[in-house]
Amino acid sequence: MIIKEKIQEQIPRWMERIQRLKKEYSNFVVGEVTIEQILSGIRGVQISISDISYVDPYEGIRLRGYTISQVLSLLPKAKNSRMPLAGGLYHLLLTGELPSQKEAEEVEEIWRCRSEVPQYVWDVICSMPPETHPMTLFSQAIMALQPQSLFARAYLEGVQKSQYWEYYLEDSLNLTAKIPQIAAFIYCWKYKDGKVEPPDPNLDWSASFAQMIGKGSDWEYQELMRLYLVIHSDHEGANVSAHTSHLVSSALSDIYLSSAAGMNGLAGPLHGLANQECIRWLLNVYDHFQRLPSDEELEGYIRNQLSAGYVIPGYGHAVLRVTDPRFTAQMEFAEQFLPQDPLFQLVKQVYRLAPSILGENGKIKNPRPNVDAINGCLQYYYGVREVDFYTVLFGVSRLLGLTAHAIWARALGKPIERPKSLTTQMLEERVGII
Ligand code: FCX
Repeated sequence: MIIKEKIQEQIPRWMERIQRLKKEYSNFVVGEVTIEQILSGIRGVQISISDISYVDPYEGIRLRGYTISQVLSLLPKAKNSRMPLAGGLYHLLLTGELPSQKEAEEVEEIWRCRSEVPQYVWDVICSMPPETHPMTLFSQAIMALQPQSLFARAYLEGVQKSQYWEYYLEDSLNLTAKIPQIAAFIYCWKYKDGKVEPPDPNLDWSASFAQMIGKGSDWEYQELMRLYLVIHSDHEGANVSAHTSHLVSSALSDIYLSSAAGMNGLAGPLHGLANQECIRWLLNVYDHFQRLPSDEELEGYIRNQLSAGYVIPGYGHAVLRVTDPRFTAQMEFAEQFLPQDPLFQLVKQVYRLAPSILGENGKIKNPRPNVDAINGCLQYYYGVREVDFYTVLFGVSRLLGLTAHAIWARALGKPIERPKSLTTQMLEERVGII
């Protein structure tokens, strides 16, 4: 397996860099932590290292050093497609190297061979009340696969620490191979007649999700899913889903346990669920005017929302200080394939007006859109209109990043994480209040 060989040969060099930092600079002060930061969710506190991706506030995400537009243009493409193979992206995240077409297709083939989902996973989903949130079902399906963990078994048998990463890699490939089918099953069980199309072996990982929910003949939607599942794959290591998954796997919880934990974080309204809030907001705006509003009407609507204390969803970001390049990539797709769609036209109108209105409020650090401001509009256009499901799509993609972080954390022997908590009184004593 090419990716395994590449990771294997890279580990010594990365280990050498980490060991040197530890040996020669262990007392170097990286930064301070203020009370304001502790009380605002350790916002911006530099607490961990990961080389899978990095979010530059003024440039946006770089996946292994490549921007979104570089990733979309440089990665090997799917057959009859202008979009990258997710297998190529996974190769990049895991090895840091741009794959050849053959190397990208090797990952796709590994996924095809490991995609079969055991019947008991479907039984777990079908045993749940029909009103169960799709993200709950998604997390449960991942946990239902946990008995298959090769790492959990190897650990019990006393595997060497230097080999942990190999079992994390195998578990990661086994899990991610099954994820499109699990997502498609949840969609069809929740919203359709429960019938999932069998996976088409001629399709790639991303397009197969589209085909399994009945869109095998919708080339445009398959293209959208190839774009979507690449650009949502990672957003550095400190957002809620990545940070949760990293912390849990630092206890040597296997990939299934740590990935389910990350998905549970993604299910939070202030994190992954935000993309549902965005599309609901756009639909409410359209429903309020029963048409596209004029600029004056939309400006008034936004100002009324803000003065009523509501957030304009999809705008702002904890780290970004520019328009999210993942928003831009989807804008370009929509300009090409759905330029006349009224909801997309509303997305563009909000993008034209909201930043300056939000910018008037000094406390908003980034008045520009993040990826959530548009991703739902595209799904909606292609008929995936069950907005509660959108975060599952986010999770399908984000599992590529979460598992890559976990594999490399084991490969570099990262220890269990154990920061320190203080009491309020201790802080009051330190600042001199008491
Ligand atoms: N509308 C109204 N008010 C806003 C705002 C908006 N769009 N953005 C920020 N503000 C407000 C905040 O509510 C806060 O007000 P407060 O001081 O009264 O609490 C103030 O401005 C400062 O907030 P700021 O530091 O600028 O931004 P935050 O990160 O605190 O809040 C939110 C921005 C939470 C709205 C934004 O980060 C968000 O929607 N996050 C959802 C998850 C997300 O980031 N999705 C993108 C995907 C993610 F990038 C990934 O891939 O992992």
